[in-house]
Amino acid sequence: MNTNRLSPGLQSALNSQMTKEAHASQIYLSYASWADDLGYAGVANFLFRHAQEERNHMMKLLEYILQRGGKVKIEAIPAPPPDPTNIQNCFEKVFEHEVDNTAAVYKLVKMSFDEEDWATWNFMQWFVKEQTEEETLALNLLDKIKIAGGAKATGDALYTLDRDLEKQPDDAVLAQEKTAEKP
Ligand code: OFO
Repeated sequence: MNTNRLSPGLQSALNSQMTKEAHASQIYLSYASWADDLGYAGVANFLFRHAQEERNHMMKLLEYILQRGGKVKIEAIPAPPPDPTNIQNCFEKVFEHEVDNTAAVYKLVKMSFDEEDWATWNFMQWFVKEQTEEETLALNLLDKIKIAGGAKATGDALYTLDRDLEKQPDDAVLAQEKTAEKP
């Protein structure tokens, strides 16, 4: 009797996404270490927290595959890309990474839709919302560095930005959560 409720294609795609989230966690860990080494403790703290979020995403996928009677395959995690060249470049790389992950999430949504696997389609909606949040968070970072002077930001501006990020929440507020009272 087959108790695996995932098709072979979806099982393999969900496993790949799980590794992709683990890779994302490694990327944030490496950028956080880079930032800390340069003395940007606030940026580092923000990125370290985010590395943990990505690991949680990995676990969420792992648990889902198991719940559906599927087979989890733990694979090698690719090395993170080279260190950023400056804080602006770091935030650009974060944004590009999030957009790339969104594309992978959308592929899974499409696959589950095409297969009429509504359980997986429904499960993936959480990731769609999460990616919108993470892209927003990354765009906010880019806005902040732009205001601080972009690649030419001075020591003072970078210091303030760094202090600011220490307190930055892990999640961005999405448009659908805004109200007239709380714009
Ligand atoms: Fe897992 O959300 Fe970012 O990459």
